[in-house]
Amino acid sequence: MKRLKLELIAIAVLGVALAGCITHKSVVYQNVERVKVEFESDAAARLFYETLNKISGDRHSESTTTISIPIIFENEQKTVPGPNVRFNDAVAACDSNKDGKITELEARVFANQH
Ligand SMILES: [Ca+2]
Repeated sequence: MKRLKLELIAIAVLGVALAGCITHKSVVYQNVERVKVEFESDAAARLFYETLNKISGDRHSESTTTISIPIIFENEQKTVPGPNVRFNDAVAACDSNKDGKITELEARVFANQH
């Protein structure tokens, strides 16, 4: 009787092990429309974009959501901000008086902050 019980447990464990785990992984790119912005001059635009490129590599704002039922099911979703999100954040940070126009001074202050 005890041997039969052990065999049943072994079969159950083997069955679960062979069935494996259902895993689903996905990456969602969060993107939005770019805000409209003007530049006072080419120098202001160049400085802004140089700073934007510099800080784009530094940003680590990915988020990961994992839902799992051990052994049976695992779902992992990673959310990555798209380039327009980074652009809009940079415009918001750079355009200090919020008039929709980035001056050379604003671009220089923004560049010095990063
Ligand atoms: Ca401005």
